Amino acid sequence: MGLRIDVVTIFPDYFGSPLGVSLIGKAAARDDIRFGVHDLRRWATDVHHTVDDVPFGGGPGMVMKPDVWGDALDEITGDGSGARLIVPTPSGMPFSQDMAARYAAERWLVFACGRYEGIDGRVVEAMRARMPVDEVSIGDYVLAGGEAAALVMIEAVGRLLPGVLGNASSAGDDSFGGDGNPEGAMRGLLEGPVYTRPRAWRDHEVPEVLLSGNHAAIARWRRDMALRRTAAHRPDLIPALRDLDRRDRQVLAEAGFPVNGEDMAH
Ligand code: JD8
Repeated sequence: MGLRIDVVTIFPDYFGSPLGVSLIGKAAARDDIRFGVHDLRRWATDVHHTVDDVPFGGGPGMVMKPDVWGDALDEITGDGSGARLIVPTPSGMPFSQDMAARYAAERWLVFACGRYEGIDGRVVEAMRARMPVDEVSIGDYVLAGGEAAALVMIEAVGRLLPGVLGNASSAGDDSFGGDGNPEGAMRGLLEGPVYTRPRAWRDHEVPEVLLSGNHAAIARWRRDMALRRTAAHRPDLIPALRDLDRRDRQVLAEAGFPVNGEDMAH
């Protein structure tokens, strides 16, 4: 029985095609993932289907009403058994590959997508009495609502489910780990550049080593490129690197990151 994913939102059409195409769409068609998309306004009882109101304590914008959210989540999650509620918010825990892997092992995920200034804080408190609730952020920038964040998390989780990736590529070699395999060669490193035919394009050649058939040299080149790209784009990841061999340290030193000896391979 595949992973169940419910999404609650005032913009159900936001999820129409994204959940119907590509790997996630195929997984849904095979029932590897079972989606439910719910329009929050269904639980707004007034004639205008109002889901927001003015913020207590004043301030800009509007806040989403607890009673509407409470009724919606109560009906969708029942006694909550087996469900994990995920509330996207810019003030949440940072989403990560490890978190994606943990969510891929769950049976039932429910995403509460807020809008306006956010959802009344009592909803999370109330739901925590019945199920685990995670407030999660996908990054340090401000979106207008939780829908895009839910889609990002659904894709990151969906591709880790058995049979979803097929032989396209194995999640085992994901950059940011999260595959539970501490030995992943590229663990903690960004991926280097990739190339395909034609060999020459607009006077740009494919790096010769990739055409050599020398797998050891190719693996070494790819690791060098991953180290350089990580040093350039994510210097914050460098201190966490472990088991660096002499060549790794030389490449990092050239990239401005002289790492000392005790990181030598044992
Ligand atoms: C949920 C409402 C908009 C946020 C006033 C702009 C996640 N990484 C992320 N950035 N932004 C969000 C996010 C934004 C949301 C909601 C997630 C619900 N908004 C609000 C507070 C400031 N407006 C997010 N995950």
